[in-house]
Amino acid sequence: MNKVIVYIGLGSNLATPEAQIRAARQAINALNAAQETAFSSLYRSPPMGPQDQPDYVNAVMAVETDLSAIELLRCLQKIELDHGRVRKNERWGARTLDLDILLYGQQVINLPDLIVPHYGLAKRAFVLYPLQEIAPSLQLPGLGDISALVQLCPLDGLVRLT
Ligand code: 5RW
Ligand code: CA
Ligand code: CA
Repeated sequence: MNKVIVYIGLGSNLATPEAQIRAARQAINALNAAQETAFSSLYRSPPMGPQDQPDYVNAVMAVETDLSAIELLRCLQKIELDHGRVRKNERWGARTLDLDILLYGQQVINLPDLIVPHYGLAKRAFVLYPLQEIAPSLQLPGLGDISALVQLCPLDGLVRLT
């Protein structure tokens, strides 16, 4: 067993987003090869990208796994589809569930289907703030430490939900 800690970003802006995030958390925990080690608060924020869509709810979770990054990606993509994700033509449009591998241990991955650290991670409040909540001393490969990134990142309307 080659265990690695992975950070997964969860997002939804359709079909009761809070319920989508909770269901995704359960589905990830139901994977035999993955155990949750931390889960952030839920956060609400206005959409980045096209503005004519509902606000998002986001969270970040840490998982210990012995799946490879690609194996985990395939599992997360199946969960997205199981939870009603539909591919639309509009880029960055609304979605019931979006699961992103943000970090895979300290590895840098550049595969056709998978870029880690995740694209835009260093600039998105809805990823950085929940990530800092569960991993306040985290180092991001090639990007420095989480607290420095958060200090440079405006909230952009991000609100932590109670
Ligand atoms: C596109 C993310 C451009 C950041 C995308 C960009 C979101 C979101 C998307 C999410 C919020 C991908 N996913 N907005 N927009 N939360 N608030 O999870 F700069 S689409
Ligand atoms: Ca499990
Ligand atoms: Ca995604």
